Amino acid sequence: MKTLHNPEHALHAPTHEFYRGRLVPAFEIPARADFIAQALRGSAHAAAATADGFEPVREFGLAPIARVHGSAYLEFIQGAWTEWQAAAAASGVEGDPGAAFPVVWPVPGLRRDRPPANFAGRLGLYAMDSGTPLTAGSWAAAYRGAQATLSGLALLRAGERSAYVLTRPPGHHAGADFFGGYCFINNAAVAAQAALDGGAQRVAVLDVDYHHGNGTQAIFHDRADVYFASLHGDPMTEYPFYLGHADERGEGAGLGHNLNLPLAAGSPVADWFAALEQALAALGDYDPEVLIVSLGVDTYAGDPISHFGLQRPDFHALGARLAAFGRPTLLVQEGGYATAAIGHNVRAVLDGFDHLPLAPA
Ligand code: Q9C
Ligand code: ZN
Repeated sequence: MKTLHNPEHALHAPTHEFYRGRLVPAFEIPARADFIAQALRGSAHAAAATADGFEPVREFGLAPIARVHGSAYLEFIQGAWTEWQAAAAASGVEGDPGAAFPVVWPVPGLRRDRPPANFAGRLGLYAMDSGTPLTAGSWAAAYRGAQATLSGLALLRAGERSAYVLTRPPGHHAGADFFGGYCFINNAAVAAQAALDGGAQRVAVLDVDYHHGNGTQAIFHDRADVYFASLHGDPMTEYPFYLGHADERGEGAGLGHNLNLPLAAGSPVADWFAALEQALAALGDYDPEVLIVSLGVDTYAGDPISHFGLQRPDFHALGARLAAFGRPTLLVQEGGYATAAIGHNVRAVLDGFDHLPLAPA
């Protein structure tokens, strides 16, 4: 499979995040991508013609990102680190401050229509949670990740049957106007919109990350040109909590073009594959020209923040099943936090897709 790599992912390098009342070592870290790159190096998926073993990342600019995200949000994210530094300096903090975390949110009953001049006020307006450190290089890393994703889509348009985009920060929790869940730019949504803008009539997004892809669902909820299907931990107990229920079927023109298959934390792997069949059956009926897969591997049994039980052979089976769906397929990296295993798990998906045997770990 053709593979691409976000060359600037490590510019987003959070050290800590809030978790259960404490600052703990960040889960979404550069080493995740480094382990995946290491597992792909020397595999059948490495590009022969480039020094780093990945297909070239091209430049598509801001316009395709702005097709999905609001201009006020994009302006905020691009300038946020500079503003945060200035705000910290103004209050007497010396040197570089730590990552920016929101502390206040406009819940219903408070106004969203008057973005405050105060940085903390605007940080809460454009943030979904306090678990997503915004750092000096967050925008640069997310921007280049979107370019890598668009470069992967361009390979499909040129006739490739599949491409995998190794990128971080991930994307599927980011909505049109907010970041969260470690995500800033919704890569899968940017790719889906770009596919439509390139002439496709129907695009399917299949989200197999452990967490519901609330951002992607929300972006396309009232539209029929993107069908979003997701299998994930039941939001009754799992992040992102406030979206991802089975009764969310789309609205308006989008009614019937959204499918959520929540599974209880701890569900058997067989139930997960049954849900995958259900999702692919619905997407098959929709008959998309392109399949975009939000490929989180935090469904792995050893994941530190998730509760499904997939093992490496299951990822191989997932890849084979995605290939059997038979559409041009763009796989975009989302979550997966068992850092030492993540490379082997991703490689298993790609090997399965390409009818290669499961490699030894
Ligand atoms: N600190 C993705 O997998 N926080 N995002 C959970 C652990 C939110 C996961 C608590 C998890 C977001 C792309
Ligand atoms: Zn996840």
